[in-house]
Amino acid sequence: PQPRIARFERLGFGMFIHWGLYSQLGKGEWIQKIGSIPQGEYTRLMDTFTAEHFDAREIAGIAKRAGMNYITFTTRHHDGFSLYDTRGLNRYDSMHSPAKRDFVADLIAACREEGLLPVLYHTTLDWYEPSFERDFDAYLDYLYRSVEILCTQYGPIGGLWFDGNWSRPDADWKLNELYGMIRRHQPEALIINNTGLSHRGELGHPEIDSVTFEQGRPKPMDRSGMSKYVAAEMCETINDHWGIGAGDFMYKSVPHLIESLCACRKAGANYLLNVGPTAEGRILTLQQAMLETLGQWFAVNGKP
Ligand code: FUL
Repeated sequence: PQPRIARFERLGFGMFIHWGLYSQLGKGEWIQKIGSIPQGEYTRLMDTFTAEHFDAREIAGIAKRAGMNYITFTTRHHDGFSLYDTRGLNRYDSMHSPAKRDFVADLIAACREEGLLPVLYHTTLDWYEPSFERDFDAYLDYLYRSVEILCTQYGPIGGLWFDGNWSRPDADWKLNELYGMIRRHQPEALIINNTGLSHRGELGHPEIDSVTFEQGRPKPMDRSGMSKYVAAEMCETINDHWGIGAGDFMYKSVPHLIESLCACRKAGANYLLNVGPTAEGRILTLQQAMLETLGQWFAVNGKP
């Protein structure tokens, strides 16, 4: 494999973070769709997004102590709200919320301090931008410019993690152009796409460095469809929600998480473990404790 893929594979274990406007509702990141919340009502969540306790250094410290080597952060999820300064592309970003902060900048800086690699999750499916439905070419232009900001304003980044191409499996997403632009600005960045194994045929792309992903329990043994030259990553969430679910106590056990990591490593894949911070930006105490325990277990037994 190429050096950057080999480098990715060595990272082994990462923290996935789902956090955004939806965190205020405590019903996961799909609540706008699932709850059929009208656009006008949902976008008002921006006015109450203060995120007072989002402390990127604290989060990076938690990841580090858990034995993680990278953080994959939802810079923009399907609701279309950006946690970075979109520099006028639209006003639906964290700079225009009462928080008035560029959380991507903070997170990247904190990762650098801790020696973690920042990977930027970015949706390709968008419920906010009208062009997504009405003028797909215009939408692709908006997406391209959005990603270009991430590639040019924050110094070297670990990678981009796209999610949503599955929403239009037959569309021409012009991935060559998008990926080409990323390569030009960030030659070392990984291009990851949550295509799901089922979409690999259509969306599989020679420049994708890492493709695979399965929701729920990782099934590293089901990798028959994968090319051995493609780095793989599997993600799992710590309880039953990606974005915070209030009252979700369906936690995986710590031994389960250790087993997941072992299973992924055995299959040559990375393990990306998700946490969903509160609207204020805090990782819940219980989740922190679990991560802490993982770190202690690795300190004694070694990390797979
Ligand atoms: C899926 C998304 O639709 C979910 O909201 C979540 O981000 C998960 C990790 O990937 O494709």
